[in-house]
Amino acid sequence: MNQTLAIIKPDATASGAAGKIIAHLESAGFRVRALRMLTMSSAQARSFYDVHRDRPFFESLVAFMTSGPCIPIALEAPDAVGELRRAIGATDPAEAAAGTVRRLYAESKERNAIHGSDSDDNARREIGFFFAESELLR
Ligand code: IDP
Ligand code: MG
Repeated sequence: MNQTLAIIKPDATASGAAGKIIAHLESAGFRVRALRMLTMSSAQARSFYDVHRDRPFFESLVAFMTSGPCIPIALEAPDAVGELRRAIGATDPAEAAAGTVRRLYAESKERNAIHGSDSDDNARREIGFFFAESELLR
């Protein structure tokens, strides 16, 4: 078993897709280990996406991620990182495989419904960004 971080992004909470996305992930075999809902501050969004700070879309991404509530979720499954990336699909929903969360619920390459950690190291960092160790259910 290992863990990864999903974030249901503000486009999906605004459109009312959050419950359907959580159900999708549970049906795909993930167990929810921690979950909260918050509107990220600009400082939080900048820090979370620091790796992208020099990309042309960074300011727009920060504005989007702070535009409304998001739902970080710590998920557990065998090969959680790889399985979540497969379940969410390509960054651009137009390129995401049929049946993936982004193909089903995303609006655009930026407003793409969900985040998924891209490595075990980043999963640990990103889970720790939103949750204290004591908040992760065993
Ligand atoms: P990922 O979420 O599939 O791992 P990343 O390349 O890590 O994709 O980018 C982080 C987030 O930045 C994406 O999920 C998306 O919201 C946004 N993003 C990435 N590339 C673009 C782009 O070319 N235009 C606008 N937004 C983008
Ligand atoms: Mg990424």
